[in-house]
Amino acid sequence: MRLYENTTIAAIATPPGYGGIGVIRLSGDDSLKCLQSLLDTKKATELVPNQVSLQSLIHSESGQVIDEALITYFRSPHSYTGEDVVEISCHGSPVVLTEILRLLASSGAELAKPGEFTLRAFLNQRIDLSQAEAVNDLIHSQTRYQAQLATRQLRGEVSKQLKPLKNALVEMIVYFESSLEFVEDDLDSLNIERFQLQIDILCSSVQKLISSYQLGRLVKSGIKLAIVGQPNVGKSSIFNALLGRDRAIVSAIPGTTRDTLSEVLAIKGIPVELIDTAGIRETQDVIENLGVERTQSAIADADLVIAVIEASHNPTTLELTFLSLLPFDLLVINKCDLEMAFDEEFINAIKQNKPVAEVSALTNQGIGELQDLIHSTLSSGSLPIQEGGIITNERHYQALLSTSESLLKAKQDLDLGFSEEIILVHLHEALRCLGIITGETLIGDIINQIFATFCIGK
Ligand SMILES: Nc1nc2c(ncn2[C@@H]2O[C@H](COP(=O)(O)OP(=O)(O)O)[C@@H](O)[C@H]2O)c(=O)[nH]1
Ligand SMILES: [Mg+2]
Repeated sequence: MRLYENTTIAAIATPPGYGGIGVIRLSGDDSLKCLQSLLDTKKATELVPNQVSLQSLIHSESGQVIDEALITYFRSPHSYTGEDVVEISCHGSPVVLTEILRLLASSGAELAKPGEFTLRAFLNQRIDLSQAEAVNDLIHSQTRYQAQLATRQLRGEVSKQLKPLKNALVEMIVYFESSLEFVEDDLDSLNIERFQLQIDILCSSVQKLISSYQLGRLVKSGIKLAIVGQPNVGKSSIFNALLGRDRAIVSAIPGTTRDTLSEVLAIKGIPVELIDTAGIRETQDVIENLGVERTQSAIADADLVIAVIEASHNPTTLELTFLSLLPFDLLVINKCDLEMAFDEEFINAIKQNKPVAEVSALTNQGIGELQDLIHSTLSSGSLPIQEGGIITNERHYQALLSTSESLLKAKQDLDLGFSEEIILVHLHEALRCLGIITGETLIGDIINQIFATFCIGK
């Protein structure tokens, strides 16, 4: 199946709206020819590759100057897509940009589909599939951490980590294939042991990457965190303290927060949608009651629930019942600047074996520790990102699971004394699964699906 025709494509590469600069990108054999239709006296073929030149863009129909633009020409194969590429940086006016695009289209360029430039880069082997996906991740990253991970993947980190695994697999496959061809005897026990060991080493490397997805998934997609508790325990104050600014209204009047309020922040690189809720209590107030209902659905929706109690007053029976019914993940004892009104035994009884943080939202005491606790509860002790490769992509994760499965089967069948042919089936399958990640083994439909999530012009 052909994934693209040999056409020249064009698109506005900058976001819609007004801006200082707007960029139009062309890629394909006829890029210079299409550009020529906008130039007056300058010959497009005389443009020096990788150099910027200032040119007037002329309306081919009216002969009027549309804009002054900086033109950069990248000659194939030394370009983003591997084809001839022209980038036109003009003023960021939607009118100017659409007019230029229209004129380019009328001189033969086709309008690019989402992600088509990067798709071409992949098909022309400028980048592998995991790098192409990283381009999209980088563009859509919301936290610095996400951007950092995407940049590392874009620089080929995932591919680099898979390379020794693939080499080891290929080495084994070559051995088994050649033993099929040339050796009459079965595998001797010494060799079986050697291969079992090699497969074990491979399995543990694959497993390491698989486990990194627990944190990688969170960093990629973020989580919802709801702060819940009785009125006046300091939920809104904790919300503000975590956020680092006064977003929610804080007051001594119970029932102040009527509606759920949410803000996005990054806690150690994980994007967290923080939700402040109305305190849960029986009330006659219709609006407050609606707030309480919303709190209940926020709890149901949240990936992590923080229950807040206050240190300064004795818990009522109602509060105890409330806590025993609440499905929380972390207990926060707030107002620790005041005197503690209950003892450890009481806390042990209510904390349901969940981690506890003692904070004062008023003085900020313990807020850093609370962030650490949120992070460690979420990542269940996964390694920090700096300490090794991390998988953030569900597709890569699934492919690694299948790789691991095939490796285990190979090992099992080796143990059971099966023939080389059978072992080879599993080893080939493991190699094929690893190839899915970098795109060496993948069918066209899936590739199209991946690039359809890109923006136009990338
Ligand atoms: N002393 C002290 N007062 C606090 C602390 N956190 C909140 N408060 C006070 O407790 C009252 C209720 O706070 P608020 O955040 O509105 O509670 P919410 O109803 O649970 O959202 C306000 O008067 C806050 O100033 C704290 O850590 N120490
Ligand atoms: Mg509140």
